[in-house]
Amino acid sequence: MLSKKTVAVGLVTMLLSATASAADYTVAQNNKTFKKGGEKVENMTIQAGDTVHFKNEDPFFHNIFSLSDLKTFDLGSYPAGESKAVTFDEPGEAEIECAIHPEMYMVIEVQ
Ligand SMILES: [Cu+2]
Repeated sequence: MLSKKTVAVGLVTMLLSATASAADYTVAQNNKTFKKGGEKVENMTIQAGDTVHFKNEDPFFHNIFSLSDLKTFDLGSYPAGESKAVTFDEPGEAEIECAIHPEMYMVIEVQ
């Protein structure tokens, strides 16, 4: 049977390795569309602790925000070439929108 200490050490090890493996993703705003790796993205799955960089690749402003229960944020409006990062710490779903272009919409599922 495992001792409490062994379980505690195991949990800490798991937490540390989860932190160490946190990934970074870039979602571009390009032609009023969310794109990942040059392709339109409507749904993407990440792991808790991962960070998404929202990069404006259009010659005009975007204002990325989310009103989801998982995470509420407003990155403000920012110009071409600028990138803003959001770290998703908890599992769940976040709907991502642009305040300037209502047709822009995507969902990030955090596992
Ligand atoms: Cu926009």
